[in-house]
Amino acid sequence: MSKLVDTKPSAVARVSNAKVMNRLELTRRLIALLKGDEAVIGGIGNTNFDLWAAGQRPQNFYMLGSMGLAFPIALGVAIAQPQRRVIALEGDGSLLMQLGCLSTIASLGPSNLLIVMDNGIYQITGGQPTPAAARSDVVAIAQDCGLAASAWAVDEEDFARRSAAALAADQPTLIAVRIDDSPGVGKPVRDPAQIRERFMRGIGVRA
Ligand SMILES: Cc1ncc(C[n+]2csc(CCOP(=O)(O)OP(=O)(O)O)c2C)c(N)n1
Repeated sequence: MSKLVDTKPSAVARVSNAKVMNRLELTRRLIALLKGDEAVIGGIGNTNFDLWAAGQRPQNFYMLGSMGLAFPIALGVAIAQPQRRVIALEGDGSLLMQLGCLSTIASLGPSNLLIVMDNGIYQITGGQPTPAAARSDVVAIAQDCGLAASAWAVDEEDFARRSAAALAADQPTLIAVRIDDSPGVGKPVRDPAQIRERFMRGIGVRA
């Protein structure tokens, strides 16, 4: 274990009552809550792969290549279509690369649901520990950015309950979950133009 992991009070200790869950199962539970027209933005890599595996809805957007853009893209969709619920799924490493988006989302206040899949590692590039493994609590960060209703989900039922409440709320909410290191299982098509066009048709801005 690296020095970084050893030397400071553990962020994981602050959420030690949270069960370690599985990304695909949680993603399936989330999709099962949807009415149909919600936009769902998957972050790079595993969140994307499991979103694909949970059902290829035309209202899903699969981010390729860039860490940390799921939440900013979700914000853009929410601003453009305020009547639509927008959900974004992001890894902890990716969120920590793009933290400024939390303050912006809190300031603008769209009714997004932001979900952080926190495995404490940059899994897809080899499992190096992220700052969230030892020091940085993404829920505490979100709350201090102004996303006051943010919380850790402690188990699958808590996740489903909190997600349903957040989808009915008129403010942005971040829910974080501790997850295991199972790799994402889906294989999204790696064609950015196709992903973009399908999504734009899915949210009604292309015929
Ligand atoms: C700006 C940028 N830096 C580095 C990479 C390489 N990279 C792709 S995914 C990834 C790790 C993502 O970690 P996390 O968001 O925690 O998701 P996980 O892989 O754990 O599911 C890295 C380092 C990248 N694609 N973009």
